[in-house]
Amino acid sequence: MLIRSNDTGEIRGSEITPEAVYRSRRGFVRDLGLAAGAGLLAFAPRLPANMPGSNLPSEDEPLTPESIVTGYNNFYEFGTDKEDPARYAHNMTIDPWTVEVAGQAKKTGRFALEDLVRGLTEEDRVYRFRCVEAWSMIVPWRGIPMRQVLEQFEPNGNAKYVEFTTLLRPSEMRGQRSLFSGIDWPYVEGLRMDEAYHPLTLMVTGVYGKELPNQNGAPWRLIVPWKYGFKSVKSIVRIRFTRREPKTTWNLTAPKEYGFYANVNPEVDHPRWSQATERRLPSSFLKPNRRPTLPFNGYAEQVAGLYTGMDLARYF
Ligand SMILES: Nc1nc2c(c(=O)[nH]1)N[C@H]1C(S)=C(S)[C@@H](COP(=O)(O)O)O[C@H]1N2
Ligand SMILES: [Mo]
Repeated sequence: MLIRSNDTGEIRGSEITPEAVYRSRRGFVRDLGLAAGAGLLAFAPRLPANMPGSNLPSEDEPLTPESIVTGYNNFYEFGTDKEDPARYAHNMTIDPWTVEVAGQAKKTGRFALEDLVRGLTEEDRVYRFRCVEAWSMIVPWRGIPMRQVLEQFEPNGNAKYVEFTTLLRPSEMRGQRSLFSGIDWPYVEGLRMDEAYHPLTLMVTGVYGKELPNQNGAPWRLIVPWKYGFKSVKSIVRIRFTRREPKTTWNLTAPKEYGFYANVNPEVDHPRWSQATERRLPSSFLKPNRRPTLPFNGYAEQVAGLYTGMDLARYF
């Protein structure tokens, strides 16, 4: 399916960016797709510094090449190797795409994705993205602020959390047929409502100026840039508003290693490795491109307030 961006230049939820800047940024990302294709991505892009909390690349943090963003993936539904998603995700049918909305909200039921994005405005955002496996990327996403998506359903006062579920379709997802994944499918994730409503939280529909490739979670996936990558659940078919903290796949699979919050934190190590540094891709043996990991992945100024008074070593 095609999610066309609303080209009126209207910006909702993030009136911080002037229209002209927004328009030129869209042009920039479109051009960037072409430049990357032509192998011209040697420059460090400079984007307006007033983009809503996007923490922009500098000379020090150029965009990660598109070939890595779309070729080195975690999407266990298609296998556990980083190359498996790019190899096998084309088998997933993404049109038509239905989303079930359930739980503590006024408007629930089954919706065609087109109906859920109609009238909403996509935005281009460049975000740091960090996997719990200690590699990281700088990625130009396109998406709709999550808050705009969720508010349509009119969640009620009991909605304290929101749960997201990935497609369950073993006939098209070879990893779901594997007996060795150790995962109880479908993949589920969740956020507190205030996290879901934070302006940095995106329902992503595109990357590098193009529609989202299947291996990155087409037709839409979550991106929460201050959390480890596993929170950013792909190919979402169900949204459920809940009173209680939802179960999440990696916490169920290895509770000592993966918590509900999963905020990027250089001071809380994974039980089997340090989280103090990260390998920025592209990285190689000769050029490891290792750098210190930043609290909340560099977004502390925008999001630390969500966790005031919480012991982040306990709520990891
Ligand atoms: N459904 C689903 N979503 C998922 C995963 C997965 O295996 N299945 N892996 C997560 C992990 S661990 C990471 S790091 C990111 C990777 O996103 P990317 O491949 O677009 O970089 O997707 C997350 N979302
Ligand atoms: Mo990850």
